[in-house]
Amino acid sequence: MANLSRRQFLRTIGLGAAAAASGCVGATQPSTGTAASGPGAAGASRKPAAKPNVVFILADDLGYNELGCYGQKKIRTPNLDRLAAQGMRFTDHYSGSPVCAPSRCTLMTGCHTGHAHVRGNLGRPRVGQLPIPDETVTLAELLKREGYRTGAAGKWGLGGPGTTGLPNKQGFDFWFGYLDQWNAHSHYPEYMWRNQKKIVLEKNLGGKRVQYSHDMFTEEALKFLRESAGRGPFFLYVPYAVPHVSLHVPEDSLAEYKGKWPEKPYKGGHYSGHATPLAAYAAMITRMDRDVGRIVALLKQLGVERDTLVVFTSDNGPTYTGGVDAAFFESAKPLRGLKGSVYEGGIRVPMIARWPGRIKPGATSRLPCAFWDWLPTLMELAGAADRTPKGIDGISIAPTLLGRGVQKPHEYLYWEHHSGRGMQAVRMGNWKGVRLNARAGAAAPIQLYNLDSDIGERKDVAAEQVKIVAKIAASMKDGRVESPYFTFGAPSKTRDEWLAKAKAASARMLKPEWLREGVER
Ligand SMILES: [Ca+2]
Repeated sequence: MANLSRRQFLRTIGLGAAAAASGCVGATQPSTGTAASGPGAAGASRKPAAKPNVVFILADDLGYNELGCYGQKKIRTPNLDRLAAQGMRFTDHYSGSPVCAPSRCTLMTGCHTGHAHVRGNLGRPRVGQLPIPDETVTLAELLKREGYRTGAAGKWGLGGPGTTGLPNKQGFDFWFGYLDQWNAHSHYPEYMWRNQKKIVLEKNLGGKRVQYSHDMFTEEALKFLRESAGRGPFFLYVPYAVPHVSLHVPEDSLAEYKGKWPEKPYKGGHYSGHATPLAAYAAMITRMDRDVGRIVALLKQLGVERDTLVVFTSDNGPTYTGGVDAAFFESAKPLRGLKGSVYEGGIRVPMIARWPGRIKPGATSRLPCAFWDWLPTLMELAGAADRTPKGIDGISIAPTLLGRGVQKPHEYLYWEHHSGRGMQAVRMGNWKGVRLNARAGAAAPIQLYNLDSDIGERKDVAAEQVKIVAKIAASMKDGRVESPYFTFGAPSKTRDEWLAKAKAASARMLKPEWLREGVER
């Protein structure tokens, strides 16, 4: 091909993984080795391995305590509770970030937010969020190289139309959904994307609520499974956009909760209002649970249940906005903080992994692990541990899942968040360090909590544990490299330039005629 990209070229000559080892900004580059050791050359001599199918379902803004199997009392989640009973439930699993886009970036790249390209929800309506670059090697690309069919339906957030970040350019054979996170603020959007084609949802135009995006994602996911089962290994990524606001849910799900609780209508603002916000929120979660049940049932029906790892988790903690009452549902109990916070409530999330015959049913793991562990984990399960890019932050949790081998622990887990005055957090063993004014640099104080005795992060013991605080301070310094876009120091010129272009493009795209541009009829 004449238009062979640099990355495709490098792959062809077997240097793809080496050249691109980084998703992680500034991560160590591994030695390039010889062409014969590269992924291109390895295929011919590789022994066929049993590669599990992977269905990775991601909820959006679902809190730590919002599933029955994690303690929720008001919202019904029978299918996810059953999934946990049939698999392993993790008590100490963390999302990549307290907000959407960077969390997804860590999942796709195996790099935490101290090394990730995307460290915030930087973006503009319809333009989408800051795209991951061509050089980034994603989980989907890696699994595709291992012979997986790759598909995704849901909310992306890692690059808008025409950019290097598109799912189809980052390893997904098939994509359906929202590219831009703003578009996902309505579950009855005017348009979505099927691969790189804009799909106008005619029945939703003019503010009508007919085509519920969540239902469409489920249908696309089920279709992908029907088309893929029995045709070699597949990776299906389902980043649902619920229960993220707006509070939108079809009447058949709302009915279950209507009249159940005293309601105070939510008037709406940026997000849509709702007459019965409590019922709506619960119904969104229960509908999602129903659809996880449909996906799992189809795996059985297709005869691939025992060949398929199903993972369910959430991209960050529960929200504080849009009419959601996290206090009423005790959405993050017993944790402190909500979405947007690096306290546990913003980042510790439910995670269930189920693989009949391989993962022990009804098991619970307290292993501290995080989104960036999935890339090396799934590579190891695919029999491709030796082809996992070097220099990433993730550690495979396959030994924990399979109850086999030695689980390497993290020295620490790291998060940074660029809202307000900047935040950093480190979990080191059972210690949790939180710095709330990261822009002030090393002088900014670090709060320290003992999660063992104080999971709610109430008692700051920094003054009593000076050595631990010093170690955490060192991790906050050494565990990151400065990003061109997300800085704790001087404002980033690169970011400002990108944003200026994005704003101009967004203004063009928000004109009514854009909706019809490039739509095939
Ligand atoms: Ca989210």
